[in-house]
Amino acid sequence: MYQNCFFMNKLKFFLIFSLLLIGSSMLYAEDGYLLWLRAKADANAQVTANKQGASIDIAMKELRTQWKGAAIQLDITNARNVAALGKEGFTITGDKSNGFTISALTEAGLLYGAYHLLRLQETNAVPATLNVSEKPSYDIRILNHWDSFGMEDNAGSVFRGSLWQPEVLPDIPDFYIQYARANAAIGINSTVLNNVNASPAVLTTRWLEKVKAIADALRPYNIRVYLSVDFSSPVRLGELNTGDPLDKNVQKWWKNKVDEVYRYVPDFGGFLMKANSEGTSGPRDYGRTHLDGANMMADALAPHNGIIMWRAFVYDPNETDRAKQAYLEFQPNDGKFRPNVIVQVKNGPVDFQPREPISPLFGAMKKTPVMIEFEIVQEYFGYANHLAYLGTLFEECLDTDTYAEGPGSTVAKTTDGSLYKHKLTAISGVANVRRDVSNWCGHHFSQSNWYAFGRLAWNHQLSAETIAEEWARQTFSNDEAFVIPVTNMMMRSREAEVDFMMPLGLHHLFAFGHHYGPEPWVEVSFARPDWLPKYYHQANAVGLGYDRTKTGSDAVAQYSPVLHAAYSNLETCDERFLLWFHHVPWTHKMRSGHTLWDELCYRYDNGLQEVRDFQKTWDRIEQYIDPERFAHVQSRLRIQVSDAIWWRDACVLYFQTFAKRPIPYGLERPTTDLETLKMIDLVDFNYREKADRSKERGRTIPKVIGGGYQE
Ligand code: BDP
Repeated sequence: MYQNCFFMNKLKFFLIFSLLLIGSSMLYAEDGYLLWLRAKADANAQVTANKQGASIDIAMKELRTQWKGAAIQLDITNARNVAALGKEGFTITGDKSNGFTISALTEAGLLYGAYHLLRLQETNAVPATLNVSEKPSYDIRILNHWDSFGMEDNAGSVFRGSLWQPEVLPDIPDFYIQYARANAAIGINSTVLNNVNASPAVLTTRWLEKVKAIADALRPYNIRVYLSVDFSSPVRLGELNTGDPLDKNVQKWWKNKVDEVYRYVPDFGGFLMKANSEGTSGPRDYGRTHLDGANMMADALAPHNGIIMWRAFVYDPNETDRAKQAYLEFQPNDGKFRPNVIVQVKNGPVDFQPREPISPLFGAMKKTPVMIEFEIVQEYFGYANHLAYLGTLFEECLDTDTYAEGPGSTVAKTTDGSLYKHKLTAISGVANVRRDVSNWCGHHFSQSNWYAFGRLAWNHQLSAETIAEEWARQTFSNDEAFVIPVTNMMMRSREAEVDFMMPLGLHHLFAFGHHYGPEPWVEVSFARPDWLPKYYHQANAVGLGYDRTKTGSDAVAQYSPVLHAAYSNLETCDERFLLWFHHVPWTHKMRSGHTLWDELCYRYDNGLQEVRDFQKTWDRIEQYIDPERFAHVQSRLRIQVSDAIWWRDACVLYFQTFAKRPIPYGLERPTTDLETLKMIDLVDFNYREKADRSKERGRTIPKVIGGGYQE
């Protein structure tokens, strides 16, 4: 009887266990939830450590369950060669048959070393012997979640996607851990929980308790939390009647608030500030400058070693050229900011367009730390409907030479502390991570942008191609027949988007009210001119493009002399930025030998043909991956092709009304009349009733837009 009972219990246990296993594998069955962490946890590796700790435990568990090789030793040490790699660096030494030793000064370093080793394994790249030394390019590698977290005054609204599910806190759902692992595996060590258009409510007790719960969950993965704050919080929370940064009471309010935040989260990172931009409050509301505001916040944070990331994304309705404004407001104050202020600058001077030249602030702020802000979420890249690998965009910006201190003064070097010896270094990316889609990002390939941001933040010398390949191997398959064509497709994908949306330096041709489709013709009576495409493309009978030379807005003068000279001259200007800097006659002879008009038509056509080619590439690799993800991507590529046709038809037909020339005869013809295209009304795209209205007008809006956006 006892025996039987024992047997029954065992059987029951076995059955429940198997059901759980089947259940969990069904739940996560290649739906993208596992991201780049798909290693089977069925190993039983021998792993030892010379110290104990929360992060070491994680490193040990990851290795024990996934590492398929010989023994691993984890060593905390302050040996000189290891200590020189700083508080997050590590070394890995040893060989395949005797095992490897990961050494680091801190637990975090060991964690990163463990993920490094697992990445080598999962990309089939473990060599016979290893002698690796790694340390990150930037100290703060941070995701900016444009999440509605903390929006009490706007309950239930989703700004740009929602990740945290704050209603379940302080319980920590499993996806938090997966999020933390995914970030730690690529070296991301910081996260801003809420959107830059912040609500003051985030600084109230109710929300600070949630911030604490998140911080506690992420801490063992070496991830620190930060918050976006509303500059007028003391006023909007009803506690003071001014937010003037020079007012003693305001300074005290912030100091006390900061002290309170640190009581919840002792290793809190600091604040992110979007001030006086797109309607947010800021020091200018009180007759003060960004400098006054930033330094006041910095003083409140300094006693706790907190920092303030002050965004340079500001623009004034009265200025002539929006592209000049960040520089005009920030550059004159170089050197006057407190040491714990870092100015956060979007990669380009306008706003995350498919292609922009670099912001002129890189290399122009020599005495103030500057950090890049990339947009990982595909706000201007077809949302989560399009396959657009942005590793190439990030790389293009990082590698651009500012010539600020002579040749070799790349954007990377102006921001990583090497050129200007700043102690504070950081890089940020607006995240595309959300929980209302099982694969986190909407499009499976959008995951690669999160991955690429993290890898480049860790090592800005890595090439976008290496990263794409690494990602494809871990996320899908190590089969060369898959990896080679897919990497190739990824590498071409951003350029394809540029071509079918805004080639040759065109920018902001997006519709009014959303950033999905084209509306280069749009007129909106109440809109500021710089909200509308005509402001940017300046099409007329003579030509196309924004004159930013000295005959125009002279934005070129904000660049260092070498770039200034190169961009100013129509003959030497990089053609990728031609229409950004020049108003160019339709008849202008391009380097290809085509006229500008013909070249424009070729570019639009090329973008479309590229995407069609991606469809073929994808169909050919079907046998190498699971049916679920295959079908998902295949379906998105269909939307992308139809969007590319939409963009090409809209832009080519519209610009043709000015150029008055035929589309080169060898090219495919448009498929829809301009007048019909103009009837597509996606204004307030996020509101279903309007979306339905546009359906009546003959175009079905692609259903899944995702990627940080509400459908
Ligand atoms: C723009 C977005 C807007 C953001 C803004 C920003 O469309 O929603 O608030 O950037 O960066 O591109 O603050």
